[in-house]
Amino acid sequence: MAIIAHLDLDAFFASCERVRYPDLAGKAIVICIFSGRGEETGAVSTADYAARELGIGAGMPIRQAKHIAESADADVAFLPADKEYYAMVSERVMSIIEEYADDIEVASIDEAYLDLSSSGSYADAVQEMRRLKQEIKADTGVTASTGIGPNKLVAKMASDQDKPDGLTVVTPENVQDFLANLPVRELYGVGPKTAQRLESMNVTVIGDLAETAVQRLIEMFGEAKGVSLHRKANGEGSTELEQREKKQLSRITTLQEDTRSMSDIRPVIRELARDVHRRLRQRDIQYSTVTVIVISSERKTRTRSRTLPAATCSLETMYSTSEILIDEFLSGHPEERLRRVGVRVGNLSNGMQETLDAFG
Ligand code: TTP
Ligand code: MG
Repeated sequence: MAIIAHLDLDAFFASCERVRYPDLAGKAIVICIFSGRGEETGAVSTADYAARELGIGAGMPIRQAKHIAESADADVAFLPADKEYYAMVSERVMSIIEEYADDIEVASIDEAYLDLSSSGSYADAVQEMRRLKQEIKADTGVTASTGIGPNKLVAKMASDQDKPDGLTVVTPENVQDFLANLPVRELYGVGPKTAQRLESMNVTVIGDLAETAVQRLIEMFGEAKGVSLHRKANGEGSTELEQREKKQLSRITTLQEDTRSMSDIRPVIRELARDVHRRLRQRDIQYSTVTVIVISSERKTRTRSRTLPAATCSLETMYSTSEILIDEFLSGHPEERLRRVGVRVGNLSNGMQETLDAFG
């Protein structure tokens, strides 16, 4: 049974600026792509939720957005887009997401699909996504809206239902109900023109579309599009993710309190290692580098690594190497207490199966 999640960051560019400039608290934020020399020419890239309430949105001319803000006497910051900075935040978010799923597909700068099939149940997938959302927030300061469903189409539409910071679950038995009352224009891939034509056929919600004979849709829209509309309206979608090969696997967590006591840190490190190890086993992968990530009370992030003499899939080796590395770090930094710790393995290679085959 496939379980797919979709994650989309909320008002992404604006959220990045809010993290960088805490002084913007209390102001609405509009990100602008200036096209000319003037302060006024260009279009809105995104608006935060406060600015959206005023009626400002992506694609609107900057001049019009400023006019709206002035008329409403609202405190709105208009900032130029800084795509390099947003790309950096995006990379950080995607690397956290990678830690949670066997496969991910980065669909755009602020959205990704996750294959959570191996979590085994919707209940477990929900727990995973809750933890992921929290970790993204704690680590980068931005919030994400997420959806879980049996395929990419349903997951994506689910993640749109409760923004910002939402989590919407659509189990296979609820797909039909979930789609039935949504307007046809909310069906992913249906543009305003198609929506208008459907509405003129009295097909206003997706439930109507699902009940429309496929032959009729083919007559209206041609073979390919007619069939595709029919499938989508019935909640059918792909579960294939365009994968990126993983170069490393890691898990990081916050300690209950800042500490430098190995007896506090050891059980946490072991739990992280067990989780990393479980994911290695699932994919039959071996590792030959172990890295510990330590973030001190002052929020400084540092890593220490050790490369092993040979690739292994041993959990014991992961435990002992991580503990030695943490120990070394603490000895070298007698003043520091740790706030967060992580375990990462790298230099991944195909595992036991291949080795056994070679002997067979
Ligand atoms: P979106 O995810 O579409 O929008 P968003 O993240 O700002 O808001 P939401 O909470 O509804 O997801 O796009 C991601 C980023 O891409 C967005 O922050 C800015 C950029 N973008 C543009 O520059 N122009 C556009 O027309 C759109 C739609 C997005
Ligand atoms: Mg977004």
